[in-house]
Amino acid sequence: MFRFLTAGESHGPGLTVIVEGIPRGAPARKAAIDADLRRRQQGYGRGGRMKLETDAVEIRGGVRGGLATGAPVALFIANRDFENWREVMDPVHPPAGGKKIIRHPRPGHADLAGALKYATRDARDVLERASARETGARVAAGSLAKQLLAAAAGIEIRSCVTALGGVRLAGEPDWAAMAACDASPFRVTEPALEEKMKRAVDAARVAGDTLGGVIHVEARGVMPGLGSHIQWDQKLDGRIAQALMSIHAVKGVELGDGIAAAGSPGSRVHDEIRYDKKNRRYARPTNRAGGLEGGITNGEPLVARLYLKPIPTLMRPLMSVDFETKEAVNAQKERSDTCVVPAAGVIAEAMLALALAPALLEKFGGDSLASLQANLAAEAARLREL
Ligand code: EPS
Repeated sequence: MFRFLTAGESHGPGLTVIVEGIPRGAPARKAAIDADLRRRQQGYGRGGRMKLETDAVEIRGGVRGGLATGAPVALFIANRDFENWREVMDPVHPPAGGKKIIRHPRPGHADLAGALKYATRDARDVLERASARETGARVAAGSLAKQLLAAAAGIEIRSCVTALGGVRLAGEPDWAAMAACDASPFRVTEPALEEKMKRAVDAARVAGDTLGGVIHVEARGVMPGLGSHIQWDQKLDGRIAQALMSIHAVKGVELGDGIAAAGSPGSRVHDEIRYDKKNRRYARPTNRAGGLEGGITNGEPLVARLYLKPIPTLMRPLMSVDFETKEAVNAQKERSDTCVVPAAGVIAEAMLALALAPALLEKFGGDSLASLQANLAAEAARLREL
């Protein structure tokens, strides 16, 4: 079974992730993980923390010579900032009294809901784990999933930003341009948008405000038949939506043309079916379904959009309440980002890979990469006869 778990706090010693179920012989290259970690740290609108951290993975188990052994893979990413937080975050020694207590919960953050859940008047423990720092661990795990999907099945995942602070791409992003969008500080496929987005982020920063946006994430090379219609929790559309929705600040997930489809007649929503005799495969002239029908992949590109709210730490804060006095106060403000939308695409790629990898292994099994590849080849031959 393919699964992963993360641990670690934003200002603690670091992030840990264990990924289980990677077939023996699958590539697990440190350079590829580090490249994705670096991609997550880029983007216009980040705060001071990203200048401090230079994320790199330490592989602590389950990999030999760049290949998975079949055992759980253990990864660690150190927090450089921990040295500045040792007094408060040391796992062994009790914190210096009264330091870095969070008494003024931020609207939109997990602060208040988490403090109520854990019956505490200090939201520090809550925000340390709720922080999007944790997505570093997901990106590391996701890189392993991406390496597996590519090596076993030629599946490739790309992402880009299609809207930021109200500045929008007209139409759909181009797949080839998505491969190059890391060169853009906003991860857009259309350079003409950059200046407008920069103005929006700069204005928000000056105003002590934050901005959200929209991410497009897409997987190509996905074979038909992943997921299942037979039970609610096996539907791959639901599993992908949960994986993407779990990313910090994501408030909406759309598969294919989901939102527009609700306002259009069926004749303009569903994708007609054709047969491509040359390649002996069923083909669709349109892909409004986003590659999923009945909770099963249909062989078309898998397309999702993520809608991100502006992050909740505002330098010009909204009103809140002091946990102790119950008086009205400004919400907590601290070093943070103005906009994290460009980084969110890299995280979306990771989470899509982490949703697809288990679905691939459920259908095709394989303790080793070679047996997984053999199963995939046999299925491809069967599909050509259908
Ligand atoms: C975050 C606040 C900022 C971000 C952080 C997420 O951290 P700090 O409070 O230390 O300045 O930089 O994101 C990361 C550390 C990261 O690696 O993405 C928050 O409150 O969620």
